[in-house]
Amino acid sequence: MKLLQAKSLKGTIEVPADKSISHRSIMFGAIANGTTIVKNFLRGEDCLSTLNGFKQLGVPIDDDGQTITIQGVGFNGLKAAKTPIDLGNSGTSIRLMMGILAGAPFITTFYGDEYLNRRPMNRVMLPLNQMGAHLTGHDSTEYPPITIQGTSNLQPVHYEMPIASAQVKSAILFAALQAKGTSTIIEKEPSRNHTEQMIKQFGGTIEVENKTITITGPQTLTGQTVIVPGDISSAAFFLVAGAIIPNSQITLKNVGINPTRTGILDVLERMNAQFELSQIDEQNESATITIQTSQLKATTIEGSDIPRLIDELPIIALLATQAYGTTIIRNAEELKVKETNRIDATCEELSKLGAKITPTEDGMIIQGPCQLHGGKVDSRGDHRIGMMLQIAALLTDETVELEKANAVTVSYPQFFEDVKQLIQEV
Ligand code: SPQ
Repeated sequence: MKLLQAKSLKGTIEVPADKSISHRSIMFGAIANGTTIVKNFLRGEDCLSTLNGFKQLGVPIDDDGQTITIQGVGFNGLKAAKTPIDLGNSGTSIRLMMGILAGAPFITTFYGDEYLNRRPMNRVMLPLNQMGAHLTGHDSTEYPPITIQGTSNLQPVHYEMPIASAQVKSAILFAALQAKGTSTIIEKEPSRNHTEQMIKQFGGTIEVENKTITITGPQTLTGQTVIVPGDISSAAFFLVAGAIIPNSQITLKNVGINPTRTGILDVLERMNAQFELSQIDEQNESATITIQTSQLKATTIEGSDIPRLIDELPIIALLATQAYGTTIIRNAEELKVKETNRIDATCEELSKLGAKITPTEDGMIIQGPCQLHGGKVDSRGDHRIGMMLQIAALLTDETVELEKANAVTVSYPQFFEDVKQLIQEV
């Protein structure tokens, strides 16, 4: 696909719904008792994988095009699926559903596409097996297809997490809700806390003190209405575009601003980007953000920054190509086990367009500012790499061709239309 070009971007975008919260709204709706209504659900491929997965597990779910209605069956009401469940490209679906199914006394098999089937699962299988479930990977590896023999006799766990991961934390929390007794999870660094928030929203009890989470099971949850805010990880592409494309001003409405997700706003501030928040809704953790073309300076991104912006690092790398000085990203080795190795993908694909970017063991080093040029690039089947490359292409007059452009449907099906809508004819 030939990518779009622009001399200036102006206008307003309503960013798509948050992917992490959309997944969890279906999961909580399914395991709660009673009806859950989800408004502004993200109909991207990943969240539809979760939705279809729970239908296969016997949960009645209806989508009238406006709202999703889930008739919750409770943890005990899930039924064995008749066939293995295909979770497509979605790491969140497979890892969180492993935690839920660990407590279901039947066999479930999950598999995915060629990318998901290469992602490591020991991080989730080890603590869940410690709790008494029996999870195994394909051919004695840690890779999908994953077979789960769940048990109605899950034991609580004390688990010190070796990596910062919301998916691992959430899988253990879903299992701990079903175990008899008190579990404690100690996070390496705080990661997104949507699961903890939704346990409370659905009537459960959980205590969080700094990096220590305490939860006592078994618990019964009750169906709720969930209004999903916009996804800051999707907004990130336009936050960066607004800052780096000349003569631009973009307003992003209904952006989720949960503090465990706003690392990119801190980085934009440190890099001197000109943006402001308005219409802040504390209850729904959302705001309108307006950003304009900015003179940027380099920064260092590391440590506790990383989990708060892990999915934004490819687009932040592009931002850094337009900033004065050397930007260093470190402690981000987790990028290697996403939909692709995002350190290699970001560095190799941006280098094809002339960026001065070098991979390191746990991140990248970027020299800016740099004039990008045309070329042939590849999303490598990774939605975030594909969207980052489209924003990069806006910076050059030369043609940029993108392979596997449809990867964006995973999290942002109308991405290219939204970019087109902002382009000014000059
Ligand atoms: O679901 P998936 O494929 O893992 O999605 C990604 C993404 O870029 O959309 C990562 F590839 O986001 C993860 C994120 O990196 C979503 C997520 C969540 O909803 O809990 C948590 C993060 O992963 P992790 O491994 O750090 O827990």
